[in-house]
Amino acid sequence: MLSIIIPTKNEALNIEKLFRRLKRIRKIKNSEIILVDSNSKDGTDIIAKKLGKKYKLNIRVFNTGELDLSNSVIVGFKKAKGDFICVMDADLQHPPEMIALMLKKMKKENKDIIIVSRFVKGSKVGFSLWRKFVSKVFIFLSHICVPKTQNIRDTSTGFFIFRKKILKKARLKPDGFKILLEILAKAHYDYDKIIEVPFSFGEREKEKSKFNFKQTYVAFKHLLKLFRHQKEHKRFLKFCIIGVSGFILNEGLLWTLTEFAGLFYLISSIIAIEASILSNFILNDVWTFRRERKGRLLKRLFKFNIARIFALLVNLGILWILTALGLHYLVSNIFGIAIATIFTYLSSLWWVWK
Ligand SMILES: Nc1nc2c(ncn2[C@@H]2O[C@H](COP(=O)(O)OP(=O)(O)O)[C@@H](O)[C@H]2O)c(=O)[nH]1
Ligand SMILES: [Mg+2]
Repeated sequence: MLSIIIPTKNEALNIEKLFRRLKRIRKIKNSEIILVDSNSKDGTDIIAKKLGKKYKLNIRVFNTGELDLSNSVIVGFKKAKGDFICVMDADLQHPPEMIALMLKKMKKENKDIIIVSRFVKGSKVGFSLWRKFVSKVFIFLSHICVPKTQNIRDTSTGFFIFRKKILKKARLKPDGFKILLEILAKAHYDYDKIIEVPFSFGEREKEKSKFNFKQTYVAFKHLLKLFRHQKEHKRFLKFCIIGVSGFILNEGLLWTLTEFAGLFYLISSIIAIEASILSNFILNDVWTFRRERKGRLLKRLFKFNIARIFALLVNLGILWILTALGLHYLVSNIFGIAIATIFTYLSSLWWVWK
């Protein structure tokens, strides 16, 4: 059975058209609709019940009180009888006709999650530049906070389908709108069994989007919560500690080689830099990214070296630009180091230990 979960808040004007389109999907033999409404003021839940009868849909309507979108959807998960669950919006931005195709694909290709993605080849999005920007920043940050999502182009779409069994033992505690990322972070699925499919993300026909500034704030707070939940803050801390150890080694070697081995200080520096890169690499390999070690060690070392050299250029560039803008060069250097550290961290996460 397929359970289609639709969260609603003040969508009275959209329900009839949505139901008519859902009714037309005949290919799904065994399905139910669960509408989870948060205290709509326009009677969405009452209208949905009435229209459900009119169109003879297998539908249950729940009022989730003051719960937000994602927590209402979780109420839906608990009520769902299906082995497959589809989540979609009520405002017709998500074409219901895709559900049957996705279900078929899911069974045929034995997938765990199918994401209806706004940002893969073939997708068309009809929303404002601002919304696109917010979504892109959110997705970029989700790849840092939940690194296992780094190959997923759209971690924040509201349209997806999955096998209910992946939620077994998952303790979902989302805030706001981004229920998909919460599932991607906490559910037990096979990573190779996720695919993204393109679609045409239509414009809202009636009513207004409820994704406002407050929801944007909540979404980013949710990201931070996941960052901690996934223990990524600890990973970053480890990376920084190793960075400091590399700095101490670099200074120590530069001093020793120049003062005691009699080398020219620039030659000492080249040796010191490479030694600190090597030491940083080994420590990160056995500590920070020990679970991500894959493939040949030398290949990782080579990549890490390249990343470090680029980071050095980033550091120098920022030092140069900020100093030219009038900042004291020592202060500029702090910014240079900070940004170069983030650069190395991200290239480590997304490239060296991918
Ligand atoms: N249950 C519930 N549904 C909500 C809430 N906020 C929005 N929705 C529904 O979630 C879906 C997506 O919301 P929408 O305003 O279209 O957001 P957008 O598509 O991200 O601009 C729509 O079906 C809304 O009615 C809420 O607080 N509770
Ligand atoms: Mg919408």
